[in-house]
Amino acid sequence: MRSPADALLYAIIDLGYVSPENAPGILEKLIAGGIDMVQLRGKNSSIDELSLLAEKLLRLTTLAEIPLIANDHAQIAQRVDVQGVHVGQDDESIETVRAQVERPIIVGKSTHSVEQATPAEGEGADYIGFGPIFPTPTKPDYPPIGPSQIHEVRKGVSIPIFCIGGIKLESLGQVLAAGAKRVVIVSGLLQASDIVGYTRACKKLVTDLRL
Ligand code: TZP
Ligand code: MG
Repeated sequence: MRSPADALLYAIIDLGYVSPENAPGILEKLIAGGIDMVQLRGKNSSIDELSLLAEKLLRLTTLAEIPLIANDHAQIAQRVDVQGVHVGQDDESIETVRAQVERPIIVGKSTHSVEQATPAEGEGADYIGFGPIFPTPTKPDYPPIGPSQIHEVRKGVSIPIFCIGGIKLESLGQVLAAGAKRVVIVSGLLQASDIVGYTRACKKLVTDLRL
């Protein structure tokens, strides 16, 4: 099973873009394209719905030996053997999440500034999301940080940093040139007309161009 430290391209099955019925088929394409990690995010779905879908997705990620991370809810990790939970600034603390799940899990945290990134490592996060780098309809209410902060965050944080937010194949080179080593791409991958090809192209860039 891959760990966040071994991951360069992290995808999110976001139910704002993908229906639960189509999610397994899309995940198969993302896996064929070479994603290293995947999260299930459904802001308007119940824990029951998310747990049911997580079970289906877990069959595919287990075969591919990549971690499946549940967004927001430790309860999903109590019910399904996902490898991790991802929390935001307004969610439960990392400690609370770990206390609710009996097995060791990966816990990631969203950070939106350099000031939030350093404490997340101190709180025990296994990785952080850092963004939005660019404006994005996937997380519309957050002001973009801009690529110039990537070098700053790398100075203060030693756990894996996944840059996120508005990153597309066309802007990926710019994000990597600004110092990103790992990225999360959501709508870019999910809305591609050729998901496998687009994912492969992103994976190749992030593998070849990172500094
Ligand atoms: N957190 C910061 S930006 C973002 C999240 C979940 C959304 C990223 O989505 P996209 O579609 O790749 O811009
Ligand atoms: Mg959250």
